[in-house]
Amino acid sequence: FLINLLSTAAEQNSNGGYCDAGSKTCDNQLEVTHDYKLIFYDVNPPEGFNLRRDVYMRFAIMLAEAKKRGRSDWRLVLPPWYNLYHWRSAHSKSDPQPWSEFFDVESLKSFAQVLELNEVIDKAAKKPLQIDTLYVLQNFENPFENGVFEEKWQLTSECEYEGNYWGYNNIEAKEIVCVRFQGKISKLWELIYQHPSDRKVMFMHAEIPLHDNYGSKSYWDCRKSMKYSKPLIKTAKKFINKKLDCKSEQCSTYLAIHWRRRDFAYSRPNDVPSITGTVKQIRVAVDKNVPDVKKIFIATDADSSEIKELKSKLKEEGYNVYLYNPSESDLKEFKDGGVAIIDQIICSHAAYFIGTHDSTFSFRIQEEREILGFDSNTTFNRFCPDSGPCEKPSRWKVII
Ligand code: GFB
Repeated sequence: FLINLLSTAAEQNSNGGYCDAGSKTCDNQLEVTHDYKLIFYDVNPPEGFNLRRDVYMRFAIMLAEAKKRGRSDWRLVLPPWYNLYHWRSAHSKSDPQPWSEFFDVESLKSFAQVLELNEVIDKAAKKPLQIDTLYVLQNFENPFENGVFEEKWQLTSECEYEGNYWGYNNIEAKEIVCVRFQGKISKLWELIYQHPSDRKVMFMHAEIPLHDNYGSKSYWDCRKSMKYSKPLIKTAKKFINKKLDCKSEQCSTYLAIHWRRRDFAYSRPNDVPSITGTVKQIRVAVDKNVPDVKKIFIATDADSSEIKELKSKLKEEGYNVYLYNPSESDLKEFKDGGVAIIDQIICSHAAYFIGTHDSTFSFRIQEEREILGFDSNTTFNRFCPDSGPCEKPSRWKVII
């Protein structure tokens, strides 16, 4: 019963299907000598890029930890980036984008055994790839039944299931299993081993299982392996060098903000300041922490009228204001996802950073700054609402 995926692959290639190990486009193909099994996953459609990065880490760590315990027969298939809710430019509404457009995939592979979906199946393959069991995860109605949060799962007869495999029409599931789940991600092995002969399993709503150990050494090892792709780094560095006058890793020339607006501002009005409040908080932060700084870099998803107002108020305060506005060709090449990462890289190198409370976009910048060795006081700062309580950001310090 053990199907060697490569023999299946070679067979399918003759039908215009998978590429095989010997073909030119597949130099990096699956290792011939291994009988490996595949874990696919996907995340709730409205979730953004940086939350999805965190979900990836949970799975990558789950596999890396299993490998340490001698279970090295599983590979994680990276779900392509496809029509994300927050991506608005026409260029981004295109084909599914592989992880290599954003990350250095060789570096990801140095941490966990991962494969791009296009290394497993060609989008044009005629013969479908069959997932043995597709688990559709869902939350328990009451996570604190009897007053305690207990790790558990339970099969259930009903679930919502969209069946959209990133625009691939040639992926299908043999069996769909609906499961209520709460707890750490390693508990998914219990589900996987319910069907010991499965060779391809998939989890929908993979954002539901939690990290085994958030902030642990494995967490940081995984996070460090998530290096950005070289063209994105090069473009960000060029901007930092030319516009923000900095050639080093830790710049002293600018303060950066991540000013999250749009759905975030509507859904969490008690966490974000007004435009005037934003300017006041920047002024206080500069005066107290980096009094020589005159340049402010803004990373934001705000609409143009809000940006215009913020820029003009900051200029009135005597600051020079910078945003990374991609040229048409850069936008075509990097698309919304790449532009957002360039914004994050620029924020990561700033003398001082102020983020948005509870935004995973800001969290990823904070992590990058920890990896770069900045003093944590320059990193874990947030915008407060104009009035009302303002909880301090948690400090997740890098573990070497
Ligand atoms: O990354 P993300 O999960 O962060 O989603 P949050 C926000 C998306 O908005 C990013 C865009 O991936 C970008 O596409 N975006 C936000 C930005 N800020 C910037 C910016 O400064 N520059 C650029 N270029 N793009 C959560 C979402 O977002 O917010 C949830 O994951 C939900 O689905 C919640 O929408 C309200 O953690 O900030």
